[in-house]
Amino acid sequence: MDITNESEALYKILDKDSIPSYLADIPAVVEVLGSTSDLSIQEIGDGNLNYVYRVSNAQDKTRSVIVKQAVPFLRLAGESWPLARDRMRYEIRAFSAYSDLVPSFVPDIYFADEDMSTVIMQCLDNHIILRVGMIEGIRYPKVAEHTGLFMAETLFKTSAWFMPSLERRKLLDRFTMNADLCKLTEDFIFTFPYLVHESNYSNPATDEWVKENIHQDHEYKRNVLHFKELFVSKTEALLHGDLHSGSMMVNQDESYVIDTEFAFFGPISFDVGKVFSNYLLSCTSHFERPGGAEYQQWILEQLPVIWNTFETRFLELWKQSNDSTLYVSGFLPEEELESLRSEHMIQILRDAAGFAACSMARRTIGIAGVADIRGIEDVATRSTLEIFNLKLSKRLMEQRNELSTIDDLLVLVNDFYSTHNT
Ligand code: ADP
Ligand code: SR1
Ligand code: MG
Repeated sequence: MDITNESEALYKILDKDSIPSYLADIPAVVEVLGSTSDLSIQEIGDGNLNYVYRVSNAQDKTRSVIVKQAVPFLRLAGESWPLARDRMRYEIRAFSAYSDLVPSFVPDIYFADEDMSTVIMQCLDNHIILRVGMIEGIRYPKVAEHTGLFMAETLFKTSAWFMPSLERRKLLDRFTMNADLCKLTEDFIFTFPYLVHESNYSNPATDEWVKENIHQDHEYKRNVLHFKELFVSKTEALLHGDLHSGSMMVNQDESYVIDTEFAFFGPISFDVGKVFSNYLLSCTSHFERPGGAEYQQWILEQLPVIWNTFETRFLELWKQSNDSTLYVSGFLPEEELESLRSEHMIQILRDAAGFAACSMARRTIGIAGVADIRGIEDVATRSTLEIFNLKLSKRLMEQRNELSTIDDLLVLVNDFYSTHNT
């Protein structure tokens, strides 16, 4: 649905001056804050797209909310790059779906306003962005398990193996028009990084290597196209669509998933692959960051925890699901169904490796890098890590169809680490 003219008239970009009166009219928010007469307001958005404010009662800072607003342009690129603000509609819808499916993994939503493109939610004051924690080399004992559970619950329960046909089509209908953000992914993950494009990042020490080994590697680019096709055509489950370490807020006990604006129906392996790639990018960064080899080992140990938790819960849910869009009880003998399930999981793993390869390349070559790597100041050192990541991306892409288990993936990565120097 497009933003209508009527809704356009109701929309205003919020700032520190206008936030208090905006919030004063929202009873659910006034209740959390206690009062809106003396507020402390900070813009804390470190994301690529939107503005995010932490608003607290100046007299009692424990009473706080997060106000997130979509603006009609891509924040990262500036006002000259228009981007429909109805992305907030999908953020709200996805949060609503997740509040039903996995309430303990998403912040409470106090108020959602499609006209103003805002969502007002629980302030996760005792948590930090997982990427920030991982840059510092902090270990989170629960996050891998939580990530696996989050993916299994949300992805299986919105798939055709679980939902009845009509109910599922209605849910699908609520996400089909997240067009601008799907287009961003099509362009920024699957197209621009593999061509000379004005939006791409440039590091003089890496650029030549990229030209020769990425832009001219036609086999690799055919594989990227294969994954782009999968992304645009496989409506398998409701995806988060941007599930990475910057979209999780964590502490030693809890993990929350935020930033749901890229939600759409796509291939399950896309969410899984993005998670894998961000762990791998972080792992590379610790050649130069404080965690060193021990932390790298911890990161790699998280991959099987994520996958095994995901797979176990996914299969558990699948075995409990009798009738669905796809399946009616008794359609196949149990042993056939067993083998179908295990082939299905192997395919998700292989495709996740392919999507991880695309994600590693875009985070290295494209405009939206990751702080883990882009934050390394010395250009030559950064370039070494960038080329390392691109080589790993190519290895994952090339060998993905040889993987049958998560241990195979680990062998691939460990073998790569032992034969490539930084
Ligand atoms: P964008 O869509 O622009 O990427 P995000 O939803 O990722 O925005 O939010 C940007 C930043 O705002 C996050 O990295 C985090 O630091 C902060 N933030 C977002 N939601 C919350 C929350 N519920 N509690 C605390 N901080 C939050
Ligand atoms: C210009 S693309 C911006 C990126 O930021 C988000 O986190 C998504 O990953 C998107 O691709
Ligand atoms: Mg976002």
